[in-house]
Amino acid sequence: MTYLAKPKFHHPALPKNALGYTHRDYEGAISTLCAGCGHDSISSAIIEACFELAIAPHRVAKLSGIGCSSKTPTYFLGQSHGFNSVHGRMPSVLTGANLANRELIYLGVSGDGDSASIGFGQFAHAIRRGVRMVYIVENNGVYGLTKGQFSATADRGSKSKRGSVNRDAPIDLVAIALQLGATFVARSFSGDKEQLVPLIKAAIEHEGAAFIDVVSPCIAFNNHAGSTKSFDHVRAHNEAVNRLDFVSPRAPIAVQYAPGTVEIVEQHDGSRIALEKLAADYDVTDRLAAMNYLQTHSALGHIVTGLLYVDREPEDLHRHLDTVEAPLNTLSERDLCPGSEALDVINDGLR
Ligand SMILES: Cc1ncc(C[n+]2csc(CCOP(=O)(O)OP(=O)(O)O)c2C)c(N)n1
Ligand code: SF4
Ligand SMILES: [Mg+2]
Repeated sequence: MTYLAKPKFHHPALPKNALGYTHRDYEGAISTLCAGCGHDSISSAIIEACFELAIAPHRVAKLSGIGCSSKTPTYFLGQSHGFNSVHGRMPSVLTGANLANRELIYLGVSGDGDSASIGFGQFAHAIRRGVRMVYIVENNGVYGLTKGQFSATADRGSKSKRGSVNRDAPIDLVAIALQLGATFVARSFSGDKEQLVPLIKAAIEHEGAAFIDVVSPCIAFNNHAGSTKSFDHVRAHNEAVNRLDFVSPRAPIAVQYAPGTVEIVEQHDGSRIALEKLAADYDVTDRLAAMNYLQTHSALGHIVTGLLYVDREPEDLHRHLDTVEAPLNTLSERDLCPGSEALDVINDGLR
């Protein structure tokens, strides 16, 4: 593996965000993925989203498992906290970190193998518990890192590079996330930065479990005719139900969409998502309708993208557990051990 240090030089004319940072402050090491890999486009969308939201890099914790996708946190947000865990184990590590310190923004980056095969149980439990996070699956339908075996998200009937046909039923992580109670669910395509960047921004501001499945072609092992995760196939079958702009709290809404097609979805923190409805009958706040729409359109071979579901009043794991606001490492001995009198009160309450 090669590693090239990026020059520290910042051109003085580079645009700066509200914190005075340039895009360079949100980058990481040079990618060692195959040139043209969809995953690199997702990294650049994450960089763009964090730049536009003017997030201080030290406020982000990026966590991943194992795979080409899970390597990508090295290639963005080089000044953020990072933890590259074990294959399929990112969700439990992220859950623990989130419980210990809710003040950080948690970004979980995973692959379809990492989340739909070995880590399927971990994925399910982090979602159903409502861990506040942005959970991104970079979905290429194969185990890219181990040379292109079908993953559990590969469509039945799709062909491998060597011509073998996948006979197993696919797992649709979006359908599962909806069923398990995720409060923000989206699907996008690594080749559609205009859709992906505002989705990531809205997911970061969402105060619950946000899941984004990003179809991200593997150019080395799954970009041929017969694959349903190739660039050509996704471009031909992509059916966006909406396009969106993310509007931070207090900023005026100025979107370019045709009158009458815009729906404003206000999130709990006051941020707003301006949605251009492309499918007139699609309601992003109706979970059951979203599940039905997805299944119907997937049976027709469509890849439905956009913001698919959002709960305007999400709850997260901290609310369910009634935890303390402060990060655990800032609690004093007195907070943790309030003395025998406090214990007596608790014991009396249990009698
Ligand atoms: C416990 C364990 N089992 C198996 C492996 C081998 N392994 C490494 S990456 C990988 C699959 C990666 O696929 P995916 O998560 O889809 O990432 P991609 O490379 O496609 O981005 C496997 C099976 C491993 N590293 N650890
Ligand atoms: S093997 Fe596939 S997933 Fe891995 S870096 Fe290359 S193109 Fe990307
Ligand atoms: Mg994969």
